[in-house]
Formats: sequence, structure tokens, C-alpha cells
Amino acid sequence: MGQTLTEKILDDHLVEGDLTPGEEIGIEIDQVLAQDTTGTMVWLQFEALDLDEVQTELAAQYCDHQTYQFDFKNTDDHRFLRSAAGTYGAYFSRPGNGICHNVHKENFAAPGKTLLGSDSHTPTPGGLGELAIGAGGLDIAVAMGGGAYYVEMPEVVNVKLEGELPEWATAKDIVLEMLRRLSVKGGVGKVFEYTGEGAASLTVPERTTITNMGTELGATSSIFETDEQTKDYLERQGRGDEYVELTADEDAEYADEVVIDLADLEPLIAKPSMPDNIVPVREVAGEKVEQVIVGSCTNGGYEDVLPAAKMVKGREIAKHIEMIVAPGSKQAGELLARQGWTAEMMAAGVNVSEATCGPCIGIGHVPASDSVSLRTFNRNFEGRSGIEDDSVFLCSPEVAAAAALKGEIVDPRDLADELGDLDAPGIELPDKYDGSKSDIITPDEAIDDELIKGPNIGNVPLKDELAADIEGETLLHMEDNITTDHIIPATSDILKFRSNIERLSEFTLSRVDDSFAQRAKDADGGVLVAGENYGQGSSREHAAMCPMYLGIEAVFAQSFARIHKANLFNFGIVPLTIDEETYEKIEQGDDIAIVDDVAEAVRSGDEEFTIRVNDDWEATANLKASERERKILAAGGKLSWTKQQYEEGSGGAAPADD
Ligand code: MIC
Ligand code: SF4
Repeated sequence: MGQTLTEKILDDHLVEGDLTPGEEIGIEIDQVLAQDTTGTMVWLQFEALDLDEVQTELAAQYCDHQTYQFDFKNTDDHRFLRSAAGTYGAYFSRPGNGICHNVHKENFAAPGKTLLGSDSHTPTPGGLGELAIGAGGLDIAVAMGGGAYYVEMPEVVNVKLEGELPEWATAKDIVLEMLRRLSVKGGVGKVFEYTGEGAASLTVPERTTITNMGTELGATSSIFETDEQTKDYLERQGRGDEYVELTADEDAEYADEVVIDLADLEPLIAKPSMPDNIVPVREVAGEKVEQVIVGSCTNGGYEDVLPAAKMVKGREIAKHIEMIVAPGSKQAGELLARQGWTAEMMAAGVNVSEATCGPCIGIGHVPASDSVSLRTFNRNFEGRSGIEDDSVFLCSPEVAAAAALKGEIVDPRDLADELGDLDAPGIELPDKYDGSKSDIITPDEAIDDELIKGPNIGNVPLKDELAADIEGETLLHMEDNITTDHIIPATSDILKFRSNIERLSEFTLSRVDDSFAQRAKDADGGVLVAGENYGQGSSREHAAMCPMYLGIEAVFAQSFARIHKANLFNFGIVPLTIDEETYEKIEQGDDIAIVDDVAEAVRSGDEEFTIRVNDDWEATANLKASERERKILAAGGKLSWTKQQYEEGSGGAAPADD
């Protein structure tokens, strides 16, 4: 039987298991990436594991989320990251050089390679035929040390794109259509493999908008076959020699198929406050807008900003609007500046920012109270923009620029009719991506050979081995789709403590209930209960580390998001699933005890656990875990377990050269 492209790449990198969907596999990782807000823990854990050199083909450390450095703690984090990259042998991308996914795509993404990154949008280079997966920081540290990465073998779904995009519909609308059809849970346990003539018609930057936002579907990854478009992009980046032709076999068997006729698409928009809350733009036309932002790892490329620049050139944005353009990388910003587009945008009233994630996580350009903000980003979770009760819509750069001109949400097709001289900008790549590389420090150019830690950089928290008894108060009973932004928000007042778990843990679940951290401390820990898809969104392992630090021993949820579940194992918290009836019956404040000897049951492979609530009624909770995950839980987390593995000199977690 033929193989899908995903299976081919996995097969080439397989070190453990076989490619049976749902079973755990271990794969070799070629490249890793870390960004500033997850990277500090990556390197602190690398240090705690006594590793002394990066073992993967390539490791890259980016500084992209908090580049305004509001606090010395941010700047200290960046200096620490530079020193870690230098000490251990990684590339270092300076603050302001751009968002990790954009800069990685431009400089390092290569067909057929595997990439593991401590950011949930790591799958972006799937648009170039790289199999890229987001994970928690500890998984990155272990992979960088030469250990395998373990993941549940995903189902591979064929997304067949037919036809061609009509004017004013864009790649963003393709992925919004996927979200409209499948929801934020629709991709859990899956890789989306895009094929067909419609896929062939898309340039690499359009493809990476789709693979980037596959994360919002909950997918393990998304990927395109490589072809002339891939070759063309790599050549324009001066990396044509890295091109490899990669396709699925003709007789490849997919677990499922989704067919989208691109010709049927129209401009779409995600309404507040979930990326799958999709409607046609026309359905919300007329809604007054106060802020428009073009940027982010989804739509911050040169090819994304250019259409917006073309649309506002020679015009003025509406007087009550603030429009910000934050290019995704310095390469994009430099090209736009050299070609005069930056000046055109400025003349139209646009505020051009440095290349940063910033406003995507509420760092800068926080919307005004009670106002609508239109963004070309990928997430609009409530409060993420930096203000509670925000009203953030997600759309393409074309829809964003149209709103900036009109002052309200408008379908760009209708605006074009109204103005008479507004042409659809379409997609255009530069002849050469010839921006300077001065902001990337190669391992050979490293300027530090020892770690530089500022006073805010703390230690990696550790947990004892798993206990026999788990019993505690239900400190929170939460709804479906709780995001990691609820668990540990990323806004600037909180982000500065990412390297200091003691301080950061004070903000745990503050977006659900700001008395939580104190209550957890007073109760000396407890358990959490949640609905479906608990922990969706970011890869931030802090969303497991901080609850662990506060003494949370188990989470009972109807289902978990992939990366967060892995992070719970990594930090020794038992992730148990419960059915809807049990979920409904448990109330906040209830006492939950696991009747079994938990440590023993986890070690011996038990899947069913009996829980006793308020010493009154009983129900079943399930543990779906591989043998490896069980050992990690029993050891009190992956750091302790990996250390044991190194000491014993065994297992796929040990450095490859050992
Ligand atoms: C996000 O988009 O939520 C982030 C901020 O990039 C996170 C990483 C983090 O929390 O540091 C992600 O997507 O993994
Ligand atoms: Fe940065 Fe936003 Fe992309 Fe996360 S989603 S990497 S915060 S731009």
C-alpha cells in the first residue's frame, strides 16, 4: 500500500513504534526552534539535564513575543537566551528580527525534515513540505539533547483543494473555511495533508498561512506536497539547493477526506471570541471598527502586508481608525521599506511597528474598551488582546484594509464596487528576498560561552514521585475549550515572570477565577475538572508547571488538547477523562478521591480508575497513556524520568552520541 507524505517523512525518522494511528511513535528530530517566552525554560531544563551541546542538525532561538522589553526582566530573558544559544550551539535571532515561524520559514525550513518547536504554530513550515510539530519546552530540550520525540501517530486526512481562488478570497479564507466546517476540535489527533490542483495554485506564503492556522483546528500538523511553487520560493530565498520533490504515493490511503472548491470561497471572518466562529464578511458588514492590525505569524509576511499596502496607497484610512502593521519579520519589513511601501502606508495613516508578536498576546496596541478590533491573526480568545470583554475579529489582510478604509466591517468586493478604482491586489512574491541577515547570530559567531542569568531567572520546579493517594477539593469546575490563555495568560504584566515559576504561578487560572491561586495555596493543592478540549491553544508548558507548583495532582476533563496533555504528563499531573454525566454531576468544592493506589495503577497499566466524590458516589475516570507516559508520571515528571534514563544510559531519551 502506498504512503501519504506524512507517513513517508515519519517513516524516514522513525526510531520506535509503527505507523498505526493512535499508537505512540518515537521520531528523530532534525531541527528545533524555541521562542523567547518558552525558550528560557527550554534552556533551564537543558541545563538541568546536564546536557552540554545541541545534538540536532539545527537549533534556533528566536526573540519575538516580548520585543518591546517593557521590563528589565524581558531584556534579561533575551540576554539569557543569547547566552544559552552561544553556550550550547544554537542560532540566535535578535529581538525585533521577527516572529520565530516567519524567520524560520525564510531561513531554515526545508522539505522532508522534521521540526519540533516550543510554540504551537510550529507547523507553519508544513507549507514547504517540512513535518513540523509544536510541543512543550521540556520535549524540545530533550530533542535538542538528541532524544527522540514521542507523539501519538496521527490519522492523515487528505484536504483536496479544487479550482482556484476567486478575486478577494485568500488563503486565510481557506483555513477559515476549514475551521467553519471542522471547529477548533476538528483536527485533534490528525495531520491535514493538502493536495489537488487548488493546492498547486497556491504559493508557499499562502500555504504557510494555512499550515500555521491548522493549529487552531487542534491538528498535530498540516503539510503540503512540494512542487514548482516550493522550488520557486526557496530559489527566491537563495536556498534553491534545499529543494526536494516530495509527494504522497498515488495509491496512498487517507483516513478521511475533506474537499474544498476554492472557486466557491468568499471573504470570511471569525467573530469574537473563538477562531471557529466563522461567518461570511457580508453577514457582519456595517459593524463599526476602531482598530485594524495586519501582522502575526499567520499573515505578517511580505506577501500579506503588500495587498494591504496596495489597497491603502494613495488613500486615507477612516479618521476614527487606528491601523497598525507589524511585519512578521525584519526581512519582510526591510523589503517593504526598500520598495517604498512603508512610506505609502505611513502616508495613508498606518502606524508601522517593529516585527513582533506583541499585540497578538496583548503586548501593545490593546484595543479601547468596548470597541471592535479586526486582526489578521489566528487567535481571538477572550481577553488575549489585553482587555477583558474584548471584541476581536480575525480575517485576511484584504478584509482588514477594507475595514480601515471604510471605518466599518465591509466585504472588500462591496468596497471595490463602491470606490470604483480599488483593484483586487492578489498575491505577489518579490523577485528576491534579499533582506540582510545581520540579526541572526550563527553558532560560529556566538558571543557568549556561559549562561547569563538575571535576578528574575529562577529554577526549574521539580515534583516528587507520584503518590499512592490522590484526593482533593475540586478547586475549579470549568467549561469546554478552556485555553492555555485562561490557565496562564500571556499579557505583559504576567509574561515577564515566565522564567520565575514561583511568581508566575500566582496568575494561574486567573482568567477563570482570580482567587484560584490563593485558594489552591490555602487548600494545599487539589484537583481540576473541565469539559471538552481542555488546554487548547498554546504550547506553553507553564500551564502545567504552575498548577503543579500549586499542588494540583490530577485534572479530570471530558477531553484534552494534544500539547497540553503531553505537558501534564511532563509535569507529573494525572490527566484523566470523565464522561459528560460525571462532568455534570461534579460541582466546584466537591471532594474527589481516586480510590485505587494511583502510583501502582499507573505503573501497572490500568486504564480505569474509580473516583469517589464527597465520600458519597462513585464514577469511572480513564487514563489513556503509553507505557512511556506512565513511567514519566510515576517518576514525578519528564525531567526526573529523563535524568534516570541518562543515568541508566538507556532509552530513546539519551543523547544520540552517548
Ligand atoms: C500563542 O500564540 O499563544 C503563543 C504565545 O505563541 C504560545 C507560546 C507561549 O505561550 O509562549 C503558543 O502558541 O504556543
Ligand atoms: Fe506570536 Fe501570535 Fe504567532 Fe503566537 S500566534 S507565535 S503570539 S504571532
